[in-house]
Amino acid sequence: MSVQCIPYSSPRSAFVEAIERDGCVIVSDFTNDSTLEEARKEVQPYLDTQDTNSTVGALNGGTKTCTRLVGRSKTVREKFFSDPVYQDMVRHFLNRTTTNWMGDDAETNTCPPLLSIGITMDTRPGSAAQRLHRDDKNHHARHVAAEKYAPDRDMLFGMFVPGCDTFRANGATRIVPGSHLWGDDKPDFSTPSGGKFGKVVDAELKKGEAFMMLGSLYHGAGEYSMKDGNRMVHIMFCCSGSYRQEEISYLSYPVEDVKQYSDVVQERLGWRQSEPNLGWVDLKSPEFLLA
Ligand SMILES: O=C(O)CCC(=O)C(=O)O
Ligand SMILES: [Fe+2]
Repeated sequence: MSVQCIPYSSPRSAFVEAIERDGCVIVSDFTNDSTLEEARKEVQPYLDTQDTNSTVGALNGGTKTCTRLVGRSKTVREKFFSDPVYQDMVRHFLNRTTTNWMGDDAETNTCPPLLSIGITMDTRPGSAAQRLHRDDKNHHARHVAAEKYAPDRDMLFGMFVPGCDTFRANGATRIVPGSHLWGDDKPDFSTPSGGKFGKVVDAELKKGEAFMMLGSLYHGAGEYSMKDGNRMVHIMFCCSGSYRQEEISYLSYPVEDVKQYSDVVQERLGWRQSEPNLGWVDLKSPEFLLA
């Protein structure tokens, strides 16, 4: 199975069909060199403050990051994250519409998606391959094996916008097309002719393309095997908006007050990261802000 590359101007249905079939799609003509250069300039100061040894979160060492990306890069925010094709896919796969009974009245409402993470990952020499994983593991999403895609199956939808061509030697993301339809048993990436990783393909991208995928797709950064250079990727994921608290505790309870609360209350208000990698600030459990 391979991944389809679809021109930006194609009808939305072409993207939906590709994503439902493969779990992902490459969008060609998504952006251009000058826009990528603007984005690079905006994140570079943040990357420059970092060492490359971090192993927090999903990091394997050899990777610099710019967290809080949607706030820090106007270009990522307005050109990539706000892109109409990306946002239409986000709405298509993550909107939750339900009809509920209020006494005798049927009320139908749609809950729009939310940004879950925006981060630039700048991978450099010394970065090992990530283990193949599903990003929705962070949300403890569960999956029933299926032949065909069904609405509301996913709660996470992401886009990767590389700042350079990506290929095997600079750690192009390894993906397993079709794995979004797998269940939660131990994954089998093998094929009779291709060996243990026969179902895994490199999502090699040209500068200017974008890669979109469902949160249930098995994938992982490849090994950065070159001696120099870097692979910059702007990554953004939205989750279904129903994955949030009813009362926004972070805006309702001032940090100075939360510092006085007991551990259990701090945890219920969301001030402790859960594993794996859910609810952090700058890749660290937010308790450091309460110190
Ligand atoms: O850098 C990449 O290509 C993928 C990164 C990734 O999958 C992750 O950090 O969860
Ligand atoms: Fe991932």
